[in-house]
Amino acid sequence: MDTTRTLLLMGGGGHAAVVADAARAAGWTIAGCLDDAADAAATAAVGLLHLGAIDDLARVRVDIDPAAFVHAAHGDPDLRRRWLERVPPDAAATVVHPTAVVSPSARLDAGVFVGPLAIVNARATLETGVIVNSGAIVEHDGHLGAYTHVAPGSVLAGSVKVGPACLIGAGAIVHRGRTIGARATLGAGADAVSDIPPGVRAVGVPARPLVAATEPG
Ligand code: JB2
Repeated sequence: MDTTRTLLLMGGGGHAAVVADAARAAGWTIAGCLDDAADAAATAAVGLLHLGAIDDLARVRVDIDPAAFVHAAHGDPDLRRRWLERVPPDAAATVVHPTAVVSPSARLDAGVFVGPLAIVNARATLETGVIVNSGAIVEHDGHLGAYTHVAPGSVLAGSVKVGPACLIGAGAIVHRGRTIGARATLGAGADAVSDIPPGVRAVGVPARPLVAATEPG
């Protein structure tokens, strides 16, 4: 195993701290992070050296190690996409915690994160920038569209299809073969027995679309 790989994180908050732990456990050397809002003290609080702003990516990468890998570590899918688009394709790191179980027949694209104790089972496909967070399960033949986040402890049964930029909330369940449309949100603990259309926020058991209160006319 190559234990000399250097990793630079984009983002210096809670998710970056989780990715850093997983990456260290997997043998990466963490150089530090880039973060626009956080200062050195803020990122030091999560154990990360603040190396500059997001715009400093190219310069910092050359300074620390021109061969350094980069991981966009933020919970927001749009920010994660914008950040990852700045990373040279061959430098985008996929980080898998060593306690995760990932099937040899699963496909993980660039910039994916798989957290501690997560399971990604046979023939699952995870597109770029996906997060399968702590203890989540993606069963066989599941498909996760780019930048989707499967939050801790959620379970996607076999052959579930999830569109891009979705959030499957903590502890949610999606039944076998169901489809979650692009940019949909499934609330924490929700039980998706039916398909969830694109853009819809669904909550509860069984999961139903959340209808926003109408403004009084
Ligand atoms: O343009 C920006 C930006 N630039 C840098 N917008 C936002 N919202 N944040 C930006 N940042 C930096 O990302 C902030 O300065 C901060 O240091 C970091 C976000 O940290 P935070 O802990 O708030 O969120 P996170 O994305 O690391 O973690 C979220 O997503 C995870 C998946 C949380 O909801 C976690 O609970 C969750 N596990």
